[in-house]
Formats: sequence, structure tokens, C-alpha cells
Amino acid sequence: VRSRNSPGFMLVTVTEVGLLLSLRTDVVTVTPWLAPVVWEGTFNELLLDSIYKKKNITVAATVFAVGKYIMFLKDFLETADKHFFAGFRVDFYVFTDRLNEVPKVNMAAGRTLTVRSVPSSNRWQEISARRMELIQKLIEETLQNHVDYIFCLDVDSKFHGRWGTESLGGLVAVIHPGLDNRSRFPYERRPASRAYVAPGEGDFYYCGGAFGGLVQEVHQLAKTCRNNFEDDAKEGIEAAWQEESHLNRYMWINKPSKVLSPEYLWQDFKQRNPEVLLIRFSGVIKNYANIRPN
Ligand code: 5GW
Ligand code: MN
Repeated sequence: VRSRNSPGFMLVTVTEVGLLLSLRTDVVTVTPWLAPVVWEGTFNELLLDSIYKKKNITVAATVFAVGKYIMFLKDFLETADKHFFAGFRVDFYVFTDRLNEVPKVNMAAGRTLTVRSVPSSNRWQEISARRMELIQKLIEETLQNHVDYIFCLDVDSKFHGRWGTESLGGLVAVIHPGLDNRSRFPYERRPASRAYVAPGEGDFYYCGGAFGGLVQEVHQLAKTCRNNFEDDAKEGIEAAWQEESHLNRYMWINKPSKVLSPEYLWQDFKQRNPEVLLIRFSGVIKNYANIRPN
């Protein structure tokens, strides 16, 4: 295609876009609301990195390591330093009740690790309920006006490949690796819950173990999910998958501006699907009886 006024521009644009998009025809690469779905082969990492280098961004990451989950922290941090926004400024925030068991991990230049104390708890529901609250408060007290983007990640996982600037967006969610059939999405189905998603509704089933975006957008998400979670609790309701259910309700209403493929949160026990060319981040196999308090 050539435009009479600026032939070069049209030619380059069509060629480059064609080159990038035609590489993946086996997967959905855009949602019906026109958010990109990020798969290996759909982006140019050098181009993206150069765009965000000029913007001089800072990314925050939160991770909770309460009780025995502290055992996952070392691998998480070591692999994150290598693969998560390598070459960019990243501030990691670890929330734990075991301050003296936090491993000494040397971060690359420009990257920091901050440890915050949280109370111990024997009930996962309590840890889960407080996760959104603590993210909300961290943003209000520390991150607002200092940090551009934030990702909130499960600690029982490791990085195996690049997770970088291609994942940036206003509101970002990850498609759950095991759930791709709408009729089986395990949303909260009781209308009394504030996490309710009606049958036939919902776009994707998203992971509770990884989400992010612009600090302001994630603040809104955390605040909303926390309030809904607490208001449910006052009425004696706990959503099917706790904060993951509230996150899914939030994403159904608000729509993520970027969706990450299951490359961004795989599960080690799952065999790799053929459309997953690269596993970037994956949940480790854990012995539930050994690590969970109840
Ligand atoms: C989780 C389930 C039952 C009891 C306790 C926990 C738990 C979760 C915990 O004792 N300590 C803790 O730090 N967590 C945090 O919540 C971890 O960051 C963990 O990655 C996250 C979500 O819990 P997971 O990873 O067990 O949930 P799944 O759905 O990934 O298995
Ligand atoms: Mn997990």
C-alpha cells in the first residue's frame, strides 16, 4: 500500500505491522474491546525498551511471604532480578512476618528491595483479605508520585524468561493457564456476593497471582476489591476464590487495557501447551500440607 503524500510512511507502517502481527495466527492477539493480548512473537522488545527508557520509568513489585511461604522468596527474588524488567529501575516490596528469614539477595544496579512487616496469621483468608488493603496503603503512603507502574505477584513462583516493557499498560491482567472455557470459569456465582459474575458473562478467567498497571489504576482496583471483600465478609460471604474472585469481577466491569497470555503465569505441574512458545513466570509445585497453616 502506498499513499500519494507520504509513500515511505505508509509502506514502512504496513510492512512492520504486518510483520509483527502475522507471526501469530494461532492465538487471540486482541480483545473485542481492543486491548492487546501479549504473546511471544507479537512485539518488538528492543523498540518497546527504547520507548520506556526515554520515559525513565520506575516499576514496583509487591510480593507476600507470610509464614512458611518465606521459603519461596529466595528463588523468586533471584529470578526476578534476572528476568523482571531487566535494565530498568525496579523497587521490590516484600511483605512478611518473618523479618529475620528474608534472604540476602544482591539486586542489580538501580533496583531496591524493601521489607515490610505484617502480622502472622493462621488463616489464609486473613492474609488474602489483607493483601489488597496492604497494596492500597503502600500506594497511598509510598508509591504515589514516585513510581509509574506496579505489579502484584505470588511468591510461590519463579521467572524463567523475559517479563518486561511489553507488559506495561493502564490496567493489566494475566489469563489463567488452565481455564479457557467460559462455561467452566470458576467465578463467584452467588448474586449476594460483590464478586458476582452472571452465567455467560466474563471475558477471561484471570489469575489472582499476577496483576498490575499504572499505580493509580491498581490503587483503584485494590481499594475496590478490598471494600467489596470486607463488605461481603460483614454479611458472612466469602467469594469462591477470595480476592481472585473480586479481581475477576473488577476486570469484567473495568476491562484491562492489556491482557497477558498464560506465558506470564504458567504452572510447573502443567505440560506446556503448543501455543505457549516461552514460559516467562510459573508457579512452582508445592506441598500444600507442608506450607499452609490450615
Ligand atoms: C495460602 C493458602 C492457604 C494458606 C496460606 C496461604 C498463604 C499465602 C500463606 O500462608 N502465606 C503467603 O504468603 N501467601 C501468599 O499468598 C503468597 O504470596 C502466595 O503466593 C499467595 C497466594 O497463595 P497461593 O500461592 O498458595 O495460592 P495459589 O492459588 O497460587 O495456590
Ligand atoms: Mn500461588
